[in-house]
Amino acid sequence: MEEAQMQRKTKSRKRRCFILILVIVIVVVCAVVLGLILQRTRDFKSVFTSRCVEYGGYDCEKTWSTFEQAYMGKDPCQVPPESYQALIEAAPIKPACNRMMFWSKTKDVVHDFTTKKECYVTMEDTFVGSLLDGLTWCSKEGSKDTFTSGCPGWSDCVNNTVRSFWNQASASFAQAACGKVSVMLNGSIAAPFSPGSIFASVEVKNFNPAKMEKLEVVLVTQETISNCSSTSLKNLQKELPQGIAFGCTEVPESRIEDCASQPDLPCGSCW
Ligand code: N1C
Repeated sequence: MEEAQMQRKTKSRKRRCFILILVIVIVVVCAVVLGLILQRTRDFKSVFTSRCVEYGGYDCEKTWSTFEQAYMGKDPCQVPPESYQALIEAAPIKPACNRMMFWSKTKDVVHDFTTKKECYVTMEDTFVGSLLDGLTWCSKEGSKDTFTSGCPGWSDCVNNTVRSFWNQASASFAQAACGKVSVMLNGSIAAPFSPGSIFASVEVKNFNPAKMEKLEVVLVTQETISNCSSTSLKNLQKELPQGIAFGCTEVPESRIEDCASQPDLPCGSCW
């Protein structure tokens, strides 16, 4: 009798012990997950803020809160480009006539060139472009967090958090384009002017012939799959708003790299 009672007592003690351990494990796991999420939001915010401080001239707390309002708590597939309008309006693009550089499928060559030679201005050199270049961010419906992974991409939905930002920012960069404007396109692919790209679907449509004289294509080649007379380039010429002239030069990538690393050569002589 006593033995049976003892056994029951030990059993129930074991069960209580097990439940306690289980509760502790659940609490620890929850805390770690919550901590990681908060850490991620903080990491993203700190990258954003330090880029903002480095650029200078803007209230970085205010800029963060304007930015955050565009996507925070929203389904990451339902953030239309207009959501970023307040951010873009808070830092209007300063036009740099004859020095604006657009690109498509040539990001690395372009930025290698523009960081070594400071004669062209790309979207990433503007305030908002510099804050978000290379970053991924999104939130979730009802959430107060910023996630930096698992965010939907272009193939998942059109109005995704990141794409919508670049759409809106690029439209305003293109509206500011003036004088002779350059674009680096990729001659090593079949469609350097690709209909789904931001350059084709947003920027070209926002060029303003009242301010913009000419579009000069620098067709960067490694292996020449496309040249200046290819259909893709002809399509670009056709789609340019009336009144904007068109020019195209094929330039080997090695020439651009060489030129970029020779400090004495003026930019104009690179192609
Ligand atoms: O779709 P793309 O190129 O044609 O977009 C490039 C075009 C440039 O002229 C820029 O002014 O649009 C602007 N732009 C950026 O500045 C930019 N920085 C980083 C567009 N996209 C930008 N990104 C990211 O690269 C963004 O995530 C977007 O989806 C890609 C576009 O690259 P792409 O297809 O080579």
